[in-house]
Amino acid sequence: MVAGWFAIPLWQRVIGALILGIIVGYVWGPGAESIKIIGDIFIAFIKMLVVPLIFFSLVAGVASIGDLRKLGSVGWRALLIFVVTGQMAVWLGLGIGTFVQPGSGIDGASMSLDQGALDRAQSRQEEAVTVQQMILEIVPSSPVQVMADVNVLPLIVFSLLIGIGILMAKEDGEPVLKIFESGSVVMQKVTMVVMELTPFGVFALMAWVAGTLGVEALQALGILVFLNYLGCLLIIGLIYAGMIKFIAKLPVIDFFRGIVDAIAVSYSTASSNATLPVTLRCAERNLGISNSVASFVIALGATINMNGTAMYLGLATLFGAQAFGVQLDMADYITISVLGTLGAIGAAGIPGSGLIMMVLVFSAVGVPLETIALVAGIDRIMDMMRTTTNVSGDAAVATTVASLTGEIDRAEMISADDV
Ligand code: DAS
Repeated sequence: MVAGWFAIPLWQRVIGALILGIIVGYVWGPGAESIKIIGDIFIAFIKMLVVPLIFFSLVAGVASIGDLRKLGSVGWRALLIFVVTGQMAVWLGLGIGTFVQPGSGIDGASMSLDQGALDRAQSRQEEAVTVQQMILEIVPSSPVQVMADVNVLPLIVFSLLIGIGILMAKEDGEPVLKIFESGSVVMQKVTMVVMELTPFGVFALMAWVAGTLGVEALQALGILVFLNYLGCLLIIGLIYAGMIKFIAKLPVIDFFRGIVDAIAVSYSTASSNATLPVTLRCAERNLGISNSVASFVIALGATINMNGTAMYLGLATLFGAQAFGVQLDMADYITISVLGTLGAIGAAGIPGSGLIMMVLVFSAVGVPLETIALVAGIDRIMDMMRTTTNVSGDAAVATTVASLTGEIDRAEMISADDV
C-alpha cells in the first residue's frame, strides 16, 4: 500500500487531496475544524524551513555572483535582466491584487485564528515606526537572536553580508562557500521530505476552509488561482515575448516552439531544478544558444530567476492583507517589491518553495501568517504555473543575452523543426 501511495506522482496526490478535502469539509461543516491540526502541523514544518533555507540559499546565491564577473558581458547582462524582470513581475502581482481585490471575499476576522496574530497585525498599523527605528530593525545586531525570532529582514542583511564576505575572501572563502552550497542542497532535500506531507496538509486545510468559511472563501481562492495564472501568462506573453522580439530580435513563435519540452516538464514537476536538464537541452539544441551561455545563464536562472514566484508573492501578500483587513501604504508596497524579488532569489527551484518565502514577505508588512494556511491547499496548482513561468524566463534571458553577445546560431533556432 505504501509503495502504491508513492507510485502516484505527488501532484496527483495533492490534487486528489484537495478535491476530497473540499467534499469532506462541505459535508462535515464547521466540525471539520477538528482536523485543522493536521494542516497546522504541515504549516509548522514549512515555517521550520524558512530560516535555514533563506540563509543557505541566499549566501550561496550571492557568492555565486563571483562567477558572473568571470563571464563579464554575459554575467552583468543576465543579472540586470533578472533583476529588472523580477521587479516588473512583483509590481504586476501588486497591480492585479490591488485592482481585483481577491482577498476581500474572505472575512479573516471570522476565522478561528490565533487572536494574537490579528492583534499583532493591528498594532503594527497603529504604531508609527520612525525611519531610524526601521533602519535599526534591519541591522542584525545578534544574528543568532535574529534566526531564533525568524526575523527575516535582518536575516537577509546578514546572509547578503556573509555572501559578500565570501566573495571578498576569494580562495580563503572557498571552504565556507562549499558549506553553504552543500547546505543549500541539503535543505532542498529536507524541503522535499516535508513536501511529502502536502497531501495530508492540503486535505485538512481544504476541509477546514470549506467547512468553516464556506463557498465564498472557496470562490475567493478560485479567483486567486485564476489571477496567478493570468499574471504568469502576462509575464510570458508580454515580458518574455517582448524581450525576444524587441531586444533579442528573434521570432517569438520559434522561441516558444523550441522550449515546449521544458514547459511540459516544468508544469508537471513544479520544479525548476528538476527541469534544468530539459531547459538546457532545449536552449542548446532547439534555440541554438552556445553551451557556455546556456549552461551558465540557465543554471543560475534556475536558482535566482523566478518571476512567476515574484509575481505571486506580491499577489498573495495583498490577498492576505485584504482577507485580514491589513491596510498597506506605498512604503509597504515598496517593501513587498524588494522582498518579493529577494524571496524569489532565495526560493529554491523545488516544489513549494514559493509558499515558504511567503513568511518572509508577510512578516515584513504585518500580514498574518495564517494566510499561508488559507492558500496552502491550492498552492500546488499555482506552483505548476509559476514554475513554467520561471523556467520560460530562464530560457528567455539566455536567448536574449546570447543574442546580444553573438552567442546564438540564429539559423539553428529558426529551423528547429524537430522539437
Ligand atoms: N516551484 C518553484 C520552482 O521550482 C518555485 C515556487 O514555488 O514558486 O520554480
